[in-house]
Amino acid sequence: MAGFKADFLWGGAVAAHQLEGGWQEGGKGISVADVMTAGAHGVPREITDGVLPGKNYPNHEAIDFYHRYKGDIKLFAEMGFKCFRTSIAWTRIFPQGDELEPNEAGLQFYDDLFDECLKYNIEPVITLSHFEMPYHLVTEYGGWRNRKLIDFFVRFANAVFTRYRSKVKYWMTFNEINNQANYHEDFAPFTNSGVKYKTGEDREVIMYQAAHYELVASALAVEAGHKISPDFKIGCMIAMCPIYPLTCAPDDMMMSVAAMHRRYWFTDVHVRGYYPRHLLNYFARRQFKLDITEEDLQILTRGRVDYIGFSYYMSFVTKAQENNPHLDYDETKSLVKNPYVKASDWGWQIDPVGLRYSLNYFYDLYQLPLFVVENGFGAIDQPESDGVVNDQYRIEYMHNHIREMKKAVVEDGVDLMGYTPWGCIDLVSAGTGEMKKRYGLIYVDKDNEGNGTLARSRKKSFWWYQDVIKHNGENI
Ligand code: P53
Repeated sequence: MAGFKADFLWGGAVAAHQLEGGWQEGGKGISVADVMTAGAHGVPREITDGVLPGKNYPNHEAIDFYHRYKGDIKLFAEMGFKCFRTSIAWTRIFPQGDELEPNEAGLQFYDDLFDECLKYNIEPVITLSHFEMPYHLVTEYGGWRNRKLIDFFVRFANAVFTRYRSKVKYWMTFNEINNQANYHEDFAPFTNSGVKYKTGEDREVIMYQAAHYELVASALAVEAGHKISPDFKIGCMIAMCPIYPLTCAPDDMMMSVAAMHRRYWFTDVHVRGYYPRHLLNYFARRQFKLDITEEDLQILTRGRVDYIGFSYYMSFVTKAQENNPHLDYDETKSLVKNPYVKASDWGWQIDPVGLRYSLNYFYDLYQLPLFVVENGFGAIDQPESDGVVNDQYRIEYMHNHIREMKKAVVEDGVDLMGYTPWGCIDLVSAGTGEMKKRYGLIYVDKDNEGNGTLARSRKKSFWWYQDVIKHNGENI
């Protein structure tokens, strides 16, 4: 029985704002991540009006990868990484977002970073926009609610595609573009789209408008990228939390279908190049007036992605509700607990089989290559007396997920490009801004308050993952 491909991309994943720090170095501008304070489980991060004195902004220093990347990449190489997924901080290249010319110091930083990866034959896998757009685009333009953002993004994409043409082959456009399906909370609209809602606004219609402009921008970037280099593989990036029905009652089943429609139509547009019928009907029923032009629709068909990158951490469950004849989905109210699985300390339901299900779901629908670009276990790690973190729970989580992923490849025939566990080195949590929600195979000495030496050390999972890569997953 065949296993993973010989050139399977084993690696790890991070995002610029969650590890680089250096928030004002090399001419970098302020990003949306720079105005978010630290929160905790159940305590949302505060989005402040600019950078305010006396607040704790964990992304400003993060784990100081900006100055320490050489040592960190050396550790990734020691684990045997074939690839390294990170993002380019848009604010290093276009500090305000609306400049005409890129910032050379920012471009140089990523040249150096990619050279360092290539030195070890580590293939960079690059996200263009991972929760870190220029804050100036929020204050001056209202974020992605404004069509002008399309041009700014495409200029940014063109600049980096051209500059790194010979160094980077694998790209993704917008990280977890579908998080904003949860537009009731402030986090996703702000991190995905730089959207801050005013009281009384119809949040939902603004979300659809912003997402539409992003999808057009993504399609234009894909089209431009393919012209710049025919070797480029440009994917989308979807946060995959499949939504199961609580029971086999037909109404529960249909509610899960409707919920999946609301969370995953983004993939349809990225992959097929057009809006699904159910969504157009929904827009009509809700009488949404959206700025979607004929030209936009043409662009969408031209800029279809080459692969589907997705994150997988957990699955969700929904059930039919009373007085909901149209099966409307509200992510803050429509989800219930899964009685069959356990959850992490942050309430994320642990479901390895859901990864196999997700791989089948995507492959059945689209028949495009898939790439698991995030997966991992956020946990509190405690170094033992010898200083080593014995993170058996993380090993178990990853082992179980890789095993299911392997079944999807070997038994179900899914075309899988690679696997990059999230936060391969401890970094700042996106959702909570905490350091203590750790995912790493490498420990970083820093706590929630910002204390610590920032020293790096190998966790038990480091050696375990090194072995998995060495055997191309055959020992799982
Ligand atoms: P944190 C929600 C649901 C699934 C993935 O998340 C999510 C989120 C947002 O919190 O985000 C992705 O750090 C994201 C990363 C993030 C990672 O998952 O909240 O792409 O930036 O760090 C883990 O525990």
